[in-house]
Amino acid sequence: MVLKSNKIFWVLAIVAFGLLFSCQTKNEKPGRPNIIFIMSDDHAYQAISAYSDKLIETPNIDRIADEGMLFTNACVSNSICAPSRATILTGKHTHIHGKIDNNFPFDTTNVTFPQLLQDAGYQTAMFGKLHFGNNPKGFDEFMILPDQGDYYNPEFITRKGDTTIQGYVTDIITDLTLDWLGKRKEEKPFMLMYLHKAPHREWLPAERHYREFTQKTFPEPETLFDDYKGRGSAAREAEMNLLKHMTVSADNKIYPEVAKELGVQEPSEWGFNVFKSKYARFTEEQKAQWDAVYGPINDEFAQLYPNMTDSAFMRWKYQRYMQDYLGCIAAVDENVGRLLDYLDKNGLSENTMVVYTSDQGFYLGEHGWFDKRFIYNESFKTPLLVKWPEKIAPGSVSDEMVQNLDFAQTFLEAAGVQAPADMQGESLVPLLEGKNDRWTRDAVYYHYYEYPGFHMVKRHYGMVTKEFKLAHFYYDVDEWELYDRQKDSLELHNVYDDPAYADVVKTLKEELTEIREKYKDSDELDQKFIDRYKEKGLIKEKK
Ligand code: SGN
Ligand code: CA
Repeated sequence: MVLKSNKIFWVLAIVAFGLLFSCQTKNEKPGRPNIIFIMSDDHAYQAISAYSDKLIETPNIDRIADEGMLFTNACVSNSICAPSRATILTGKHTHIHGKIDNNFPFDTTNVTFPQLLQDAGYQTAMFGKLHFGNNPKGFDEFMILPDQGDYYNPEFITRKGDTTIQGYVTDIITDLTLDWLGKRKEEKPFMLMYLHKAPHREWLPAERHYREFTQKTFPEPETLFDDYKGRGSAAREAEMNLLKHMTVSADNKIYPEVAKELGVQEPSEWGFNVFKSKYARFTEEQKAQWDAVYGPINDEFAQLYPNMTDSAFMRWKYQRYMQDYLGCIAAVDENVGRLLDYLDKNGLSENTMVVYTSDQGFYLGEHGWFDKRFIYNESFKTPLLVKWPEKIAPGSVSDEMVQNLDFAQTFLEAAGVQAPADMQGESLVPLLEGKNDRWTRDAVYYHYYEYPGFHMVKRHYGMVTKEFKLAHFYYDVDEWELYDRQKDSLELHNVYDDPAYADVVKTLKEELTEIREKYKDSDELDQKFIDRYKEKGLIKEKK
């Protein structure tokens, strides 16, 4: 009898141990991967050392490519903030989800991938910049910046109301993210959107970085003094030139009283107001730290300015721009390192897909510009680095033409969730797994709308292949541009009217018509979005 109950005890014990062990393994390695989507705002690929180390070292962001895959030809479908974010969430082009620009709110009846993942049992959270005019759907938890947000002592919108947190925004967004990771339920997979405000204009670095970066000098791009010859009127008329349109106050951090005293011609009063409102957010301690570094820069500028030629002023502005822009990136890189370390220390790295990207690219003085919007390379392309140790061979590189349009289907496939049939991207999972033969796309579609508006970049749509870029600028012009991407990597020569390219133009125009049909874009929709501007008074009717 004793022997029998002993036996039963051991059998039960072994079964219980077995069950416990299998649950344990399940917890440590759930079948479905976690997904972390890291996106910064306006982070140019030129400022990531995995792409180029001319400007800055970003060892932590680079780690994602070292341990995973670097995409050298990733691009967006509309190079501006909120439309890009809406495309990422919906897997649709901007003319389909309707968020064509930063002006109109996002239509929340759109289905987004976080909603689908949440329905499929994922824990979901979003921290940082969304920029939608409304709150995100499909998230268990979120803390987002209102509109563009602030670098110093930022406010956050939360489910429980608004709150202000003292400190530097990039550090704070990371603190919130790590805090949530620590509190999440370990038995469920998660999808986390970790969205930096930096390095968006007006580029306010953390004190530890402005001290360092204001001491540095950076190499100038080849096309800093571009005269836009050989391009169309859109390039000539855009208002994003460092010399003419960058403000010496808000952007270059010259105190308004110093600029006024020197008689510097600002594009408008706007720069002064922005500077004043940002400075007013600082605590007394932050003001003192700022003044200790930027005060001497102002003194030096006051000495130099009266004798500066236009080209010297352009050069000075470029250096000031780079010092602050890259200083902001230094904090992003450090904080990405904090997150990656957390994953390593907590045994999460193996089964987590980590994506690093930006909502679009950015001009760092190329063509004399800052900002984005154009189909030209620096704003059309965007950084993309992905690590997922279970699937991606370390140190992989892909030059396929992938787009922000592809994220939703990628994440859904990774999670084993069926993507809705009307999503317009392609899952990147085959590329991540090295199955390149399953990738068929050889051209991408692009359409920019926000005109008239900030920076005055004209409306245009186009098609891009690895070899060519064809764009049609419309609304107040009817101009075509063609660039030979292999012979003219700087995009200085529009060859649309060159007889040598007549056949290419003919073929590409046909293909452009096809791709517009494929993605359900049309002249009627172009007109509908122009009419929307007219109705809202954003376009003044010509008398
Ligand atoms: C702000 C910027 C612009 C920028 C837009 C859109 N000016 O208006 O330079 O193009 O945002 O940027 S700022 O000095 O006030 O920041 S986006 O990333 O949100 O699309
Ligand atoms: Ca942006």
